[in-house]
Amino acid sequence: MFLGLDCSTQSFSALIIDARKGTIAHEASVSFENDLPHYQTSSGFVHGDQPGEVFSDPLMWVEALDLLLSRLVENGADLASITAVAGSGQQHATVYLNEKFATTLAHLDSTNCLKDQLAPCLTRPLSPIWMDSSTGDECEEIATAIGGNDELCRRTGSIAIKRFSGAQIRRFSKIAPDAWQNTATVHLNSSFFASILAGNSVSIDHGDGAGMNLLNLSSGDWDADVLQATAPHLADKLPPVAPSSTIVGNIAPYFVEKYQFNPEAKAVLWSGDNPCSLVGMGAASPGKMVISLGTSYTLFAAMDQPLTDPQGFGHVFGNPCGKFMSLICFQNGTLAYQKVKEAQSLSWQDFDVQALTPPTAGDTPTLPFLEPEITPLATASSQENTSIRSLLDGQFLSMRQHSDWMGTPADTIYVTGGGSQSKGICQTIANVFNASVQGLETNSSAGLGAAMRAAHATGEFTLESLETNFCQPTAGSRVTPDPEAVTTYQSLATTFQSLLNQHLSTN
Ligand code: XUL
Repeated sequence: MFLGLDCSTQSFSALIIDARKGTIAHEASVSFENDLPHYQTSSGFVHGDQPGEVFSDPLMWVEALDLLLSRLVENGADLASITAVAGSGQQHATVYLNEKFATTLAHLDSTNCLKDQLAPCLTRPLSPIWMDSSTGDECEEIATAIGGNDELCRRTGSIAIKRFSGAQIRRFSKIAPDAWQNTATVHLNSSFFASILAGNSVSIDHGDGAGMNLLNLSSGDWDADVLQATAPHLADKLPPVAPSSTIVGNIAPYFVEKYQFNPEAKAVLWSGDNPCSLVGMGAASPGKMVISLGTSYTLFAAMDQPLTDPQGFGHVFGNPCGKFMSLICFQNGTLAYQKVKEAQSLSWQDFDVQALTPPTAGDTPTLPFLEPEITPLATASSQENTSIRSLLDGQFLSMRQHSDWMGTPADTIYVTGGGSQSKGICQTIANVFNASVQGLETNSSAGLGAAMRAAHATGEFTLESLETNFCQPTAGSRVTPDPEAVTTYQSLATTFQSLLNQHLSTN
């Protein structure tokens, strides 16, 4: 049995897999807003006083871990049967700790709770999370100091990004220099929890480390120049970096005494939620791509080389199974087509009839920017008189165009999220990308990926056997490209490109 933990924005969840049988033995979850109302969050976060500030309380996460493990025990999970534990954390969130952290972890008292013991270790009471956008100045300062965004992207896989840890750390060092001086260690959400589980301050893994704007992708280590450009003495405050599959030791006695884990259970490094989802979706090897069709759209895929997006919209993280992965976020997702569907009073059936009607070469794709977009950076564009066909064409032509830099065309695309229920959307994706499209029904790909990583790290299970057991596409969901439509999209791509250029030139 292997345990995957997942500390996300809204909840802390656990998933226990029986890797040999290919089954999920137990699942449990703690909702930050509902189960821990005394933190007064909305969906797990709070807004700060300054524009763009968004925080979570690391002690809330810690309290949730104790509650989650007691729920698992109450539900009858036998934690003594767990061979290894790994985890997934929301990316980019930073935790600021003083010099007491390591000794506190080494002496955790199982008769007391984690929260009370770890509270004295924090030098910053709240953690800025991925939704924070308060660091515009810091992004500019870091990029300028390193010779521009192109250079920062070449080194770290991303231009300076407001939510990424580097800019967040710089801001803290500026607004609270004394607390920054008292900070002995900066952890990510993921490495903070890997440390707690191991009872020792452990490394940051390559997967999540690459989401900090601090890791040099070529060397696989912190980039000394970027650290210097980011904050004073940062090199002394960052843990080392290590492969995501590293077993850092046995689980801490706290968890053995309190929740009856086996003292020999291994603690594996945690990674970010997107890197873990790559594994949980069965897409950890190149040639497969995942498109998540939620409120916003996300695309990610494994990559052999650390190719970077020359336009600076996409990101490169570490693939927890080795090498690299891309991640591209498109702000405008399902809301854009839902609006057209509502305006035309279409049922889902009508919607699919339109979405399944092939495009013609004279069509004009819509610029899919209901709201301002981040990939590409664009102002909103009028959606008046848009048809379902032309909107979907615009959405996925834009997605193809802005993911071309990854270099490896996918032969299989896994789709997940609300939009993946529509055959018409799946067919459009298949035709635009000239790849087969399969649905994967999973609400917990990050936690599953973490549990699979734990099993893989022990060396007892191959990635292939884990994928066969846990990542099967939804039956009957496979859609293949229609060759005629594939050709039509080649000419529509040119039309789309000139429309986009025109729009961007007026931004
Ligand atoms: C990725 C990102 C989000 C968070 C969500 O760059 O910011 O996907 O990881 O937890």
